Amino acid sequence: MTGLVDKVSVRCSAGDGGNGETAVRRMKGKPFAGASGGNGGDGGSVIIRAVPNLADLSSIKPGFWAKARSGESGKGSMHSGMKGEDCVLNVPVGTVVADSSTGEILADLSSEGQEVVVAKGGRGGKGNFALSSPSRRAPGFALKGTGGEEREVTLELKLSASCALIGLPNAGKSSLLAALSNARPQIGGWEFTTLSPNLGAVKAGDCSFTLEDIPGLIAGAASGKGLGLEFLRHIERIPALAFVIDPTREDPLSTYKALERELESYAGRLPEGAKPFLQRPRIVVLSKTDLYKPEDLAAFEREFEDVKAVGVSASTHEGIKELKFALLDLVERARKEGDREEKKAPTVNPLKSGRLSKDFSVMIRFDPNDGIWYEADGDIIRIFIEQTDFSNDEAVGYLSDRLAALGVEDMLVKAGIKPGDEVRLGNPACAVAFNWNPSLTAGKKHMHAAASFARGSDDRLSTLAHTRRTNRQRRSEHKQG
Ligand SMILES: Nc1nc2c(ncn2[C@@H]2O[C@H](COP(=O)(O)OP(=O)(O)OP(=O)(O)O)[C@@H](O)[C@H]2O)c(=O)[nH]1
Ligand SMILES: [Mg+2]
Repeated sequence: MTGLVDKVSVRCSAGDGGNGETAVRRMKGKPFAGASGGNGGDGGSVIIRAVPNLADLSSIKPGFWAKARSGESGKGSMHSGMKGEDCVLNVPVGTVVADSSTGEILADLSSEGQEVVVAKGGRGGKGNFALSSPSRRAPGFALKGTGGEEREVTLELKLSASCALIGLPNAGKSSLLAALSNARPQIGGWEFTTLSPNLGAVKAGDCSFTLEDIPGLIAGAASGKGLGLEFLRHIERIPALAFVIDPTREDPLSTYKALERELESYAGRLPEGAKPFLQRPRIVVLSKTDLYKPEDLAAFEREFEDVKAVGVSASTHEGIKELKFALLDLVERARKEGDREEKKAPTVNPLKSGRLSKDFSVMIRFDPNDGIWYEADGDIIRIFIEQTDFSNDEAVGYLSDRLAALGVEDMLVKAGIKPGDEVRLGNPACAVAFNWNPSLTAGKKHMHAAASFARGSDDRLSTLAHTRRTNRQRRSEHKQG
């Protein structure tokens, strides 16, 4: 059995964008010197990041709700609101992130440092300073922040241990796994107690790594004896190796050599690019030290010249702590060597990199109860709607301008819309509905044709503007004077 937490679902809520501010700058003698409302800050995102030194997903409790912070609203004097803080969930390398409702794989975090944005923070709304332009000097409105994304993700750890315990049957591998990790494998005084590999998470100080107990290998394993080939295949992806030898049953050095030979004969079957077994960081673990004298242990240890050998007892736990750190050291060495050989994988960030598409669709819909209506929808239309304060006429007018600039107005006309026809904008489940009237909507062409009002100019400002002389006027006055 495995003591690892290898699957967990997380509800993710990104932060909302802060609202833009509507403010007017006041200067001495000029009470309405222009717009000065700052932008709202963007909401924080929920990010899943692969980090080293985590063995499993146990740091994320079942039912965990990851929430990023919302952006602050904009303020006066052109001050922008602060961006909301991201919520970062650290997971072990090898975690696959999927959308829980669709099953779609969002990322396979296969190398250290890779991260994926699973719920993107909302956009901060522009303040009226950012919305002002020569033709709209002091907008009496600002854009609202948009909501952060919500999503439930399933995190699944592809099990692949960092270190393998290999040895002859009955050497004490499963007993060691139980003493070193949270796994509780079956232990027995007969050979081949373990028939399929067991995985456990080992904690050594602040670090942890995964350890796999491989069923006993016997001479001839690499040529298919017993289930040898299947067991050796398990070791293919494991970068660090611990040879467990029971000196009460077998001669340590010759057993080690025999195990090496077995691994070597498997070399031809290793997948292309895989590091040969005998080039991987390794250690010899002399088991069951409670059954023989310390001097014997010292003598056995001295026999090993090229490889470090340590003694340990799973019964008395003597040497267990030291072994944990020795194995961690092995795993870290293997990781460093692996990093040097592997090119750094690029960060997978499917949501972050996706710019907002300007695509939208216009469709004619019919329902026997509802009659006919025109439906315009697309991500960008939904964002425009969310950013609009519908209680502010000027803001609604700005929405119309944006839709017209996007080409929605033209598409509606092409689709055959007539004044008075119903239009539904955005998500059909909560669409904004209105009756189309070209003289009221803000298609710029229509507005110009109707020579209607200039939207976005503050009455107070326009009065001020009219009392100010233009440069030309000033020059001609100067000449005359
Ligand atoms: N006295 C003593 N006995 C041990 C120690 N470690 C393991 N044993 C005994 O050795 C026997 C084999 O232990 P396992 O841990 O099942 O050995 P294994 O290498 O997993 O064996 P297979 O799964 O058959 O390959 C059991 O009877 C254990 O109780 C130890 O440190 N001291
Ligand atoms: Mg076993």
